[in-house]
Amino acid sequence: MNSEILRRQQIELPSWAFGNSGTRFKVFTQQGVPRDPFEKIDDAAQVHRYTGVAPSVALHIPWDRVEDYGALAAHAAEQGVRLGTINANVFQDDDYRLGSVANPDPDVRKKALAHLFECVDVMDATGSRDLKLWFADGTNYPGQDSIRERQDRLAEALAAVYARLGQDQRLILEYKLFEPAFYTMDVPDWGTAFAHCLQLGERAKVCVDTGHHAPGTNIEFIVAVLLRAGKLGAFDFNSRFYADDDLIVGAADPFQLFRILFEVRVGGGFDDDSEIAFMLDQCHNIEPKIPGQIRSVMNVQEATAKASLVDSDALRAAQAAGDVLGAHGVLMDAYNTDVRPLLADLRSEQGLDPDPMAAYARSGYAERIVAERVGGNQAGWGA
Ligand code: RM4
Ligand code: MN
Repeated sequence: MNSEILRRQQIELPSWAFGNSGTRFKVFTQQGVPRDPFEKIDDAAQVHRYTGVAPSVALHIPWDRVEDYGALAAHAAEQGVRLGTINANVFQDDDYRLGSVANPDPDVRKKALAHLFECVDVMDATGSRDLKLWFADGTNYPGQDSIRERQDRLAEALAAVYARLGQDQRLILEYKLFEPAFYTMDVPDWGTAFAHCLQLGERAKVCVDTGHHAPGTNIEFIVAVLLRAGKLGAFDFNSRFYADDDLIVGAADPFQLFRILFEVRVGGGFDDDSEIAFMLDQCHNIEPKIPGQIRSVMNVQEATAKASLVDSDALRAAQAAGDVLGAHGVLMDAYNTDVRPLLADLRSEQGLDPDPMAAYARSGYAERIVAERVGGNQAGWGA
């Protein structure tokens, strides 16, 4: 067991997981939800406080737009966390009906690009390393627009953003099979994202959002291939049963999460010098948000612990001998190990409560924010 991996592990939380969210049918509000990015940071800091492995918070611009990003970064530091990836948002404006950077109208493209530049300015102010780009761009109907020309427009915008980045900053391109566009998405899959990143250069990498694939897709294969090519930049972890469900990671298929994290281990993604951003991208529509994030972090930790338990020597020997069932058995032995006591010990060793969920529940924080956060506008989609 390589407990170094677990000691080093860092999982980034999405600010939007703490705001109100829902489906396209209803956004349910919850009491005590943050009213601004500062309060989102406060909530994220609680997750770090009880898990010890979630020291950074990703922002979504404009949802987390503030006057003074230095002040937000200072507030995060006071709470024991830091600001992480900046996620651009070019999908919530009427102008983007036919797309943002791939829109047929050059004025709309210009507007979208200006927003992406603004995000780089935010990165400069927050000290963030990564700009994560997800585009809702695409078409709904065959013939609606030129697939080929949309790729050209996209490539042009990506190149402009890439050129604007500092030497220590990265462009992380995320793909998604469908939604909101239903016929073609402009970046539907890892191959398209990979091709654009290859063309851009060294500091352009792919983000694998685990909810963005067709049912049955072998995500660990994609992870292995991207790692081999040095192009895996980040994960957006979540679970899906059907589409982009954004449920708690490891809830739908803990075995898949294990398989993915095992490939990360094999590909060196847990090494000291690894630059992979392990992020959550989730929405807690019906469950309480802070415990939802704590549970998610614990699920990633458990799958990581199991992945690091795999006896690589035994596995390699079995593989070399063509021992199919032996090799499979080595993997399953690790997966079927109950790693919860081990993680509880590790937490105790680090001065944390062995049971983060119970410790948070006992803390009274949930009751306090309900009592204190009265009035104002709760954060949520579009807020
Ligand atoms: C998208 C994508 C992005 C996330 C937004 C909220 O589907 O997953 O990563 O920032 O949703
Ligand atoms: Mn995502």
